[in-house]
Formats: sequence, structure tokens, C-alpha cells
Amino acid sequence: MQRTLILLKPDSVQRRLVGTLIHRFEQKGLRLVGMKLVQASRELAEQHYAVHKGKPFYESLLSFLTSGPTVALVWEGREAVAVARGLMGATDGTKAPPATIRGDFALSVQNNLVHGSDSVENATTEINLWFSAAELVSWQPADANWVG
Ligand code: DAT
Ligand code: MG
Repeated sequence: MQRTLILLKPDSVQRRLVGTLIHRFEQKGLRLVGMKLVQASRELAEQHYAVHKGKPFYESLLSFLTSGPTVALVWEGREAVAVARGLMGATDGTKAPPATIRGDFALSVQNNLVHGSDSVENATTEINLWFSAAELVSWQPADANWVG
């Protein structure tokens, strides 16, 4: 079982896509173990996107992530990191295939609705950045034997 951090970034909230996007992850069979609405501070955004520091789009990216509320989610399941990345599609909305979140709802590179951890190691770091241990709930879905 893996856990991954998903952010429904401020454009998801502004565009009233929160319910639709949560449904994508639920439908796949991932189980929700953490969820909250966060107004990201500059400090949190800097930590979250530390890997992109120095890139030309870095300042714009921080402004975007701090521009309004973000829904932070932790999803659990078999191969959850790669599965969630697959549901999201490529970074650039114009290159993401249909039936992915970005393929269906995004044209932009920056305003691409979702963040998803890109490795198991980064998932652990990012989950710890956005959530305290007490905010995560372990539970056993009633249909676990059917969904896997
Ligand atoms: P992803 O979100 O698919 O993991 P990433 O980690 O490479 O993509 O980049 C983080 C975010 O930064 C991405 O969601 C959108 C923005 N971004 C990436 N490359 C960009 C670029 N060339 N111009 C503008 N924004 C960019
Ligand atoms: Mg990334």
C-alpha cells in the first residue's frame, strides 16, 4: 500500500471542480485518508516547490499556489503514487490525453488544477509537509476485497 499527496490547487477551487476531481480518485478505488482546505502561506509554497527554486516560472508558481484556497488530500492504495499521476495526465494540459484530469479540464501549463507526488519518497515528505499525523485516518474499506 502506498500513500500520495494530491493538491487540488486554487484554480480547482475557483472553477468549482473540487467535487468532480475528488470523484476521479474515489472512482478509481483509492481510499481517502486525509482532506482539508488550506490557504497556503508563502513559506509552505516555497517548501512544497523547493525543487523548482531558480526556474523561470518559480515566482509565478508560488503566486499561483498562494492565490486562494487549496484542497489537500492524501489517497492510499496499491501503487497509489503512479496511479494518481496517471489520473492527472501530463503537466501541460495541451499534452494530457482525454480522460485524464488535465486532459479533460486544462489547457494551461501552470494552471493545471492538480499536484500529485512523483515518487514514494517525495510522497512521504509532502504528506508530512501538509498534514500532521493526527490529521490522517487509517481505515479499512468495506469493499477492499473487491477493489484491491
Ligand atoms: P507536475 O505538476 O506535473 O509534477 P512539475 O513538478 O514539473 O509538474 O512542475 C510543477 C508545476 O510547475 C506544474 O504543475 C506547473 C508548473 N510548471 C512546470 N513547468 C512549467 C513551465 N515550463 N512553465 C510554467 N509553469 C510550469
Ligand atoms: Mg511535480
